[in-house]
Amino acid sequence: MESYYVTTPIYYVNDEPHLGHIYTTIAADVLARYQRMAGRDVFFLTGVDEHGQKVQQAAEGRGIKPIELADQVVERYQSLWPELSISHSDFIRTSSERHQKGVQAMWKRLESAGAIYKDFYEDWYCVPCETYWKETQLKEAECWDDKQCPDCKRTVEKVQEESYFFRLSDYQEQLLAHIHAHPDFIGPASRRNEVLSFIESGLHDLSISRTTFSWGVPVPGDKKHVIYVWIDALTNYLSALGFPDPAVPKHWPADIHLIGKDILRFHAIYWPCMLMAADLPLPKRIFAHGWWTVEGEKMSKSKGNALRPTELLEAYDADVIRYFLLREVPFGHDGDFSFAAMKQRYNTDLANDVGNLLNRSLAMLNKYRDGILCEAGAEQEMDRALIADVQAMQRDVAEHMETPAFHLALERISLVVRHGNRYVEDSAPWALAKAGDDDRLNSVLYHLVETLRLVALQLLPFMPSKMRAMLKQIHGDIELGELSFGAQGGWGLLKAGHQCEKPQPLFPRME
Ligand code: ME8
Repeated sequence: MESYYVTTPIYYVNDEPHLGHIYTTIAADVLARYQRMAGRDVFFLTGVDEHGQKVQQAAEGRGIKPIELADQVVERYQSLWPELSISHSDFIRTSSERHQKGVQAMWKRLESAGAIYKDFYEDWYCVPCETYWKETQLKEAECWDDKQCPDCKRTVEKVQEESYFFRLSDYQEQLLAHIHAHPDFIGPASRRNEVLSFIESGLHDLSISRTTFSWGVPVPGDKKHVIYVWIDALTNYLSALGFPDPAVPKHWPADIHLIGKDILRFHAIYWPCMLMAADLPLPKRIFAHGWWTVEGEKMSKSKGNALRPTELLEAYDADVIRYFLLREVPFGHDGDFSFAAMKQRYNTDLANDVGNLLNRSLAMLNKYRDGILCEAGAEQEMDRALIADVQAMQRDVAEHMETPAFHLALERISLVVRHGNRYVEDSAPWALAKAGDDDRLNSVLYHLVETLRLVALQLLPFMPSKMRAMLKQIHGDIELGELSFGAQGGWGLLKAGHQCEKPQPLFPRME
């Protein structure tokens, strides 16, 4: 079976989960579910990033050990994911033994490749952003006079310490060549260009160890140093698979690393260079999605306005949240979350379009045929057009999931739903019933039910519970079990004599 490996970033444990974290994880889950249904052997990884000065300081602030803080937040993530129907294969913690083993093995591979050296550096450090700034960068950003972080405008600290460095600059040309030779390596295209111009402006060697805090993985053979966050964090994608046993584990290289645009540079520059230095295969694709604001404002810890998943789940079903987040904003673009937009989308796409087609079709089937499908009569032009549209939808969605462009996939499915609703109007089953045109009525009802079934199958990765409920109404007594595009994706699976259930509203209109 062909492997498919999808990852989310590992989230910091110094904050509770919010809208941004669930967004990436839901997107990864939809890919994982889709690829499973497409017959791939899926490994879907998420987890948490526990080390670093920020976490150590946050724990100290609360008078607890870093691991205690991490345990609390891990619990929040682990109880949240099932509530959002996240179907991850594994959850990696960077404090785990398997991860530390992987990170130290990575270090040793880099070291024996001659890619690590020891030196001193003097820099300006922003603790909240975990970012080092050079004097020249502060000057460029007009942050030198006030010693401010160019990103968050908080005060930066001067630091000078002994540190190990990774020879990032040695891999500049090799990385450029790789990006040029693999047009799909970084998506979307705008981000790829951003990365290219960053590399072309010249890469500097990277400081990869610290002596100023202790909450991290020790440098092998030098207990004074801990491995600095990015070497530690990025290696999770391999350590979770068992690296270094074997060095190239099953499922590696990843098919796609899904990330937010905030951590693009780390994934599209540092990580591939590390892998090249360690002589390991590079991930196939890195895709950076955009940034959510909430009701027009940037979410921030200081403002305390981060949208928490619990607040969302109190208002909407998990499936509706999943649908909305992936439908509302083109994947890769920034977007604004608002409850008004969510309600609007719910009513138009889900209640009016999908819900309505399901209800009216099953209601008519029950009214005219006691819920039993009858042999379809001679095919007419409008029937052929509907079937062709359903089949084109399946192909188009498969293409959009490669990008991934979830909004386009959902839009494409919506087109078929609207086509279905138009088909009802145009064929007017009520008139056929009145005229006693049994053959034609049987045909129309059959085409509607098959369309609904195949629409639900395409929507299943996005709305797993709602669509299973929809398929249950259609499949009646047929055991649902595992569903796949291969086994269930063909037109005409349901046979004459099959009994559907009575319609149960899935998406009642919200007033
Ligand atoms: O960066 N809009 O962890 P993190 C969209 N530990 N997505 C958002 C978002 C927003 N407003 N806010 C957060 C880290 N995200 C590191 C990663 S990976 C080897 C190490 C999502 O907890 C988005 O996926 O700050 C972003 O990349 C991630 O959360 C950052 O999570």
